[in-house]
Amino acid sequence: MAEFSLPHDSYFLGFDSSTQSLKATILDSNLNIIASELIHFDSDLPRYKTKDGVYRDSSINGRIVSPTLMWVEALDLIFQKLSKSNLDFSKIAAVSGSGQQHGSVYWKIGSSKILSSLDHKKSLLEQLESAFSIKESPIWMDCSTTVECRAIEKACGGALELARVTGSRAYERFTGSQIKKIFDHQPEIYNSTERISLVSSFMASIFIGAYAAIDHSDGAGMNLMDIKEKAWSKIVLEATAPGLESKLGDLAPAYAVAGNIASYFVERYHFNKDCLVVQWSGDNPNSVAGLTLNIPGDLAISLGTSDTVFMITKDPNPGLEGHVFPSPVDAEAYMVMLVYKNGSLTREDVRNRCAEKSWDIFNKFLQQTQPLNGGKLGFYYKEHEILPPLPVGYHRYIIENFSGALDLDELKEQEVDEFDPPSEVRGLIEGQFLSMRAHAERFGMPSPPKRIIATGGASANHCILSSIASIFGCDVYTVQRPDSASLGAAVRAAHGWLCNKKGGFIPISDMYMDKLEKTSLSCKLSASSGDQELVSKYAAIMKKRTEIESRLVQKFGRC
Ligand code: ADP
Ligand code: XUL
Repeated sequence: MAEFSLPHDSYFLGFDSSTQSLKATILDSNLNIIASELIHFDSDLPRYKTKDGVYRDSSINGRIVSPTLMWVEALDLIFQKLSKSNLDFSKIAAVSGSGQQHGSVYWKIGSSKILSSLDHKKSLLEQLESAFSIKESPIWMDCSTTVECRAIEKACGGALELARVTGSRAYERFTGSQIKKIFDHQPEIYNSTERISLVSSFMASIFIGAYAAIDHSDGAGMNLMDIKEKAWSKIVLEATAPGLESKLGDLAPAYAVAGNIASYFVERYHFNKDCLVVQWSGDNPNSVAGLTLNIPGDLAISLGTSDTVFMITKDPNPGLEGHVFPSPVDAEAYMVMLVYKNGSLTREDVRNRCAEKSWDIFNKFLQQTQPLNGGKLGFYYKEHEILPPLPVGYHRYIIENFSGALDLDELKEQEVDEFDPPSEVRGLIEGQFLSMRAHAERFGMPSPPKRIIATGGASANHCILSSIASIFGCDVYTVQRPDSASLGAAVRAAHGWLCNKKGGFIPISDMYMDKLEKTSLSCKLSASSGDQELVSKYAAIMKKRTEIESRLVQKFGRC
């Protein structure tokens, strides 16, 4: 297989504008990480008063937003930090990035002019202060659009038909229902908007000094794009808001060049004027690139603010659960994914209540307690959950007369108010990953997977990874650094640079075959020394847990 080489002595810069932070990773032409930087929204930009990077609106049920200008100022700050670290910006051949999926940005009429005439003597914040028709961007954690979701599904022939076309049934956090809500409730704001960007294309727009297209992978997280045609679906656009197509602009493949870097960055930070900006994409699609996920049977688990589980397939079958997005690095492939809103923030909540706010104590409790938790099962929803669709609430059960045997069918469970702290910690971790395994199997993901590749902030925690290995019954690998989204963005910057040089798509595997795998897959955790009996016991308790989950869904319904 041909291997294409990247220009010697050049760098590739990748960002990740995520829920809690903005991260940057810089790779050299051998795809080795040479620098990284991070701006943590809550602590580095306290004037926005966010908690976990977001505002939870107590007056409107389920409304969760982030201040758009905080993301702009984070870009100013990260460049200050990168400048101080003496990074030679002139060596950067291409830049790309990743954005939290689904979040949207509303550019006011006239803002394209502001974008195209940015003055390098001023900060981005100063110049973009009045560029947005909505100051608070709806983000992926929002679940205030149930009414709009049902209306869109109805107008498009039902949830399954919408999933068949767009890759997902209507979800509250997806951008289409968010846009519909704005049009239905604030038509004047909708009408004063000239462009709607995703977080990813919004950041790319700043880098090229013009509105950037939305890429096919992140575009599929809007419930507006036909995933087979890779074009806006007329029927869904009509069901969402009038005149929407011109506000969304074009779609483009993730490996395409969005444009050359804007003169603002050339003059202010001394980028080379030929530096390319490759389309930005969503954080989960970028992780596909960062994790070198291309082997059938491999499953990726991302443990960031959200928990996600995803894999690559050539033959997706979109249904009522989960999502299908075009792969950002393979024009023929798709990624399929399940998403959980109760990821790291819920783990932090249990850590803070039960383990003195310390991951060390949290881990000590995990090590002290036995797998299967003596039959104690927990369901922990600090936020409205996506999968299963359950409202905020914690539910705890003890299986009576539990002996750890495989046959649980006859055994009854009893609901209790609390567990002792160590059991609460194990109940949470086992609960999260038993749920993930059950949904992944139901969704048709491999069981057991050949291997799991873990990423995201919590993948730094080996005690959590070792529970995942036992529950899924396979080896768990991690990447060199837990931020595969910004790493993947830097890899995609290099891939986009090569595709541009060759004048068309080339498989990303031609670029990284032996290079990135080595950079990337650095640690392997075995499934509890091959303890197959434990894996089977987990399968039995998972069945019991799924039964209880179904009853909870019947009783409490969706959020
Ligand atoms: P995002 O990209 O969604 O903003 P990250 O992938 O950066 O999030 O992950 C941040 C989360 O990582 C934090 O909320 C924190 O709870 C979690 N985290 C960091 N270190 C650990 C650890 N040692 N054990 C468990 N979780 C951790
Ligand atoms: C994916 C999703 C989350 C966000 C988090 O559908 O909602 O994983 O991308 O950044």
